[in-house]
Amino acid sequence: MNIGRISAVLAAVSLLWFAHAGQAAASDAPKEHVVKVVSDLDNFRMYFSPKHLEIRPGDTVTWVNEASIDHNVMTYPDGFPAGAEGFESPFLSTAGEIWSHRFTTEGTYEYHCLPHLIMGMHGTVVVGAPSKNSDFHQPSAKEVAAYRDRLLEYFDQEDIEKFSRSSDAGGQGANHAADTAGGDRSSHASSHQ
Ligand SMILES: [Cu+2]
Repeated sequence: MNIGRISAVLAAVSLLWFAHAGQAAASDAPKEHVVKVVSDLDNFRMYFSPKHLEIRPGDTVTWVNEASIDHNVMTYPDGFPAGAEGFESPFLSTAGEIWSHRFTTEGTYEYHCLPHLIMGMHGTVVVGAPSKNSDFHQPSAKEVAAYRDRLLEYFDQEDIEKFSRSSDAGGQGANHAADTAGGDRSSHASSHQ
């Protein structure tokens, strides 16, 4: 081995060492995480991937729509920690369209895509320590009513009743079913089937 090669090897070793030291420092820096918004039309599936993310306060999550199909990202009315804010993206309607949210408050965030809620299109982001049951936001009657109105933009009252009956053996959905309809299926409905 000549002197030139030895110094090249030494240079490479010291570069690796610096890269490693740099990584250790960077692990404390805020990170960006990507969630794919997947439309698997062949199998009638719409889903977020990964479905579950564990991040640190200050990190950002970016959702990337993989197809030119409308999806959104929004927390359930009781799906975020008390003291934190829920979130709602605009509709991502083209392939490659993205939406980002930076999480500052610790806890568990449960979100879904509103028009594909019934297909089980939902996900979770845990920021730092997960929330205990008693730590979740308690939605006001006004917030619950606003969410109900949002659902009625995409589904018939009848669809929602069927869904709540089949997903809740306890029959809690039947109580909601007794309420009168507040809205009609909007013009959006056909494009979100
Ligand atoms: Cu969707």
